[in-house]
Parts: sequence; structure tokens; C-alpha cells
Amino acid sequence: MRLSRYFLPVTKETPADAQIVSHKLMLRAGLIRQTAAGIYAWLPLGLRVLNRIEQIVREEQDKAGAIELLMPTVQSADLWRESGRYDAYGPEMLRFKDRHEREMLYGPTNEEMITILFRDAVKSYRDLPRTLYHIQWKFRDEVRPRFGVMRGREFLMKDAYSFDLDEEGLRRSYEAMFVAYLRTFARMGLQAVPVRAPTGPIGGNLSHEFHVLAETGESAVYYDAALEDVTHEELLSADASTIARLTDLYAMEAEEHEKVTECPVPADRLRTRRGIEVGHIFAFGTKYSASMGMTVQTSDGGNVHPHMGSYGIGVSRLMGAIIEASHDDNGIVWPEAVAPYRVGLINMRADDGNVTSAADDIYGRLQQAGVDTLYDDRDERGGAKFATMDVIGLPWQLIVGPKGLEKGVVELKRRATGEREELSVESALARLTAA
Ligand code: 5CA
Repeated sequence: MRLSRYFLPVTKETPADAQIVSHKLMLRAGLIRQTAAGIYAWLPLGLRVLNRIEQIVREEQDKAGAIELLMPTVQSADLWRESGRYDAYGPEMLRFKDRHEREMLYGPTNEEMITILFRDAVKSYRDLPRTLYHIQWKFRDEVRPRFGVMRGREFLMKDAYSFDLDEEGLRRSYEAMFVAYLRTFARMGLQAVPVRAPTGPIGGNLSHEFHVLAETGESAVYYDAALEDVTHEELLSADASTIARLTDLYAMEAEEHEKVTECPVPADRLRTRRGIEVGHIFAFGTKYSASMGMTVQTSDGGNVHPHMGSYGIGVSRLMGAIIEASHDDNGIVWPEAVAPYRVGLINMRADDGNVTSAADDIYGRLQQAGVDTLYDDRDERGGAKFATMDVIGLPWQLIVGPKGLEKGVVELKRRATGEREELSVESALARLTAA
């Protein structure tokens, strides 16, 4: 993409209303714009990152055997009356009427809807187990929307729902999601701690939250230092023993930790850090299948209410969490896996025909090799171009200028470390096109 034809409203000023670094940087880097309290437009560069994050989430859900569908954002109030949650949910639910005075709502989550979809289609044990998921916008009228996309009112969530014949099956489905979550966050370069959680309004008895460790996190997390020894490789290939270790290791949010009278972790091994909740999983058994009358026939002709779990990931919140975990004084440092473009190509002298034709040529070759490249071909000062590239945080910068070209070299800068290297065009291209 040529920057001269793109839509990238980067700003130098730090926006006054933004308190935390990810919110400031998302505004400065032209990723999002607020259009109403807690509601954001995703600008082109931000949308690319959102899509990347969403795709990693999708791939790991698919790998775990979950099946994607898409449910609507608007739901009928009657659906929620069936489960009894319409009155219980409170003012966070956005309620409105259609032209026929029918009561509607903008979905804050989808347990009810998936339950009727499944209930009306599945009658036999042969169709279980199943896990279904969708990635869809949600609305929660938060009392205090803040920190940009971290606590929005409209936000993108991946929510999955599992259906099993019995508790044992539910446990297996829950563990499959647990592993999928570890892999998902590890692929994004994040350290996410699974924390035992109270279940709240979703109900049920087994629940974990996944917290990305970052100083600006909304919650305080207490955990056993041994959690820090779990490597990325272990997380990516989590087997039964890793799951057992992770679920057994102590990790709690402060409010829960305070209720524990005899702490099982020796003081010298107890760590406290701030965390951002990027995922939340629940095993709630027959709560919805019983209240909404879903039964399936078992192999011996009996009838049971399927045991269910639900599994959420804050897809849009993850973008903020990744920036909190990966930035420096000059801007965002995207992990390769979610970067909007891999390479930022900088033409230092767009007013110089030779430099421009060399840069154009490199751009063409990068495109041909399938390397996602944002090409700064604008007629602007070099300093402004560097600042823009740094703030938007692409993993690599390739700098083409007159002095280098005289020597037959270009400069390759790694955003994460700031390391710069002079290379021939050929070797720079070879480096960037290698996987
Ligand atoms: N039905 C369950 C799981 S599918 C559920 O709704 N869980 S939740 O309430 O914990 O939300 C799931 C995830 O969505 C959270 O872990 C969080 O990462 C994200 N989330 C929740 N509220 C917001 C919000 N206001 N802004 C951004 N992300 C949010």
C-alpha cells in the first residue's frame, strides 16, 4: 500500500482524554477513532490488526474442533425471558423496541441464542459433543467505558459454546478450550496467566480468566512464581500434564485471593502483578439446557439436559493488551503475528527521480514476493517519515536514500530493537522474503 493513497490519520499530539499508553498509541497511530462514548470506528490500519488477531483466534478455535457460525447482534427479549436472564441482566443490556413495539436488545453475549439453535436441531446423543463459536460484535452499556477498546461499550468477542452429554465430557471440552487459549495468546507473543475465577452472572462452578500481565491492567493478580517458568514452547504444545500443572498452580484475582485464609503458596513464591482479562471460560453444566428445556436422547433411551460451557475472548480488547505489553517511547512494537504490515518501506527523497525509481522497484518486488508492505512514497521530510513508521510499529523498516544508493546499499531497521544494518538491495529482499 502506498501511503500517498492510504487513509492513515497519524497525529503527533498525545490525545488529552486517553489515560493509558495503548489508548494513546491507538489514537496517535491512526488505528481507531471514537464516535460515541465507548464506541469506536476501526480505521484501515487498525482493522488490519483486528483481522489478524481474529484470524489467530479462529485458527486455534478450528484446531480445537470448534465449528464457526454467525449469530446476529440483535436479539429478541423473549429469548432472554426463557432463561430468566432478561430481568436479571440489568442496565448493561441495551434494550429497544422495533416498529411493532416488540422488545429487542443488542446482544451482550449469546448463551440463550445458541441454546435454542442447538435445542431445535439436536435430539440424539449421536450429535454430541459439539462446540460452536462465532466472532461477533457485542454491546454492553458499561457504567464507565474507558481505556479505549479495553473497556468499550461496543466490542468484538469470540464466544464459543460446548454441548456434552455429561460432566466428564464437559470437562474434556473445557480443557480443549483451555489449551486453545494458551496457544492463541502465545501466538500473539503474550504472556497470559490462567486465573481461577468466580462465575458471576454467567453461572456455573468451574471458570478461568486469562490475564495478560501489564502494569496498566484493571485487575491485580496473585500467582505462584512457578507460572513464570512455563515456556512459550510448552504453551504452544500444551499436553495433559501442562494443563494439569497450569490449572493446579495458584493464580487468583485480588478479591478472591483476599478470601483465602491459608495461602498454599509460600510468601517468597507469591507474585502480584496487574493483569488485563483477555479471555474468560466457564463450565456451567445444565443451567441453560434445563431452564430452556433442551434435552437429548441417550444411547439407552433416556433423556438428559446437555452439559454446557461458554468460552469468551475479547478480540478488540486484545489489541489494547498487545500494545500495553509491546511498545516503547516511540510507539507501538507489533509482534510479527499481528502486525498490520510486515515492512515499512521509506523513500527518503520522493523528489529525487533515482531514489524514487529504486524505491518503486523494491516495492514492486516485495509485493510480488507477497510481503505485506506499507510504502511511504510521500514527499515529506525524512524525520517525519521515521516518526510515523516508529509510532505505527511495523516489525521492519527498509530505508532507501541517495547516500546509500551511491554505495549500493539500503538500510534495514528492526523496530523491536532499533538495530540498523546496511545491506545490498538483494540481501535486504532476501531477508524480508524469508519466512
Ligand atoms: N458468555 C461469556 C463467555 S462466552 C462472557 O460473556 N464472558 S465475559 O463477560 O467474561 O466476556 C468475555 C471477554 O470479553 C472478556 O474476558 C473480555 O476480554 C471481553 N470483554 C468483556 N467486556 C468487555 C468490554 N466492555 N470491552 C471490551 N472487551 C470486553
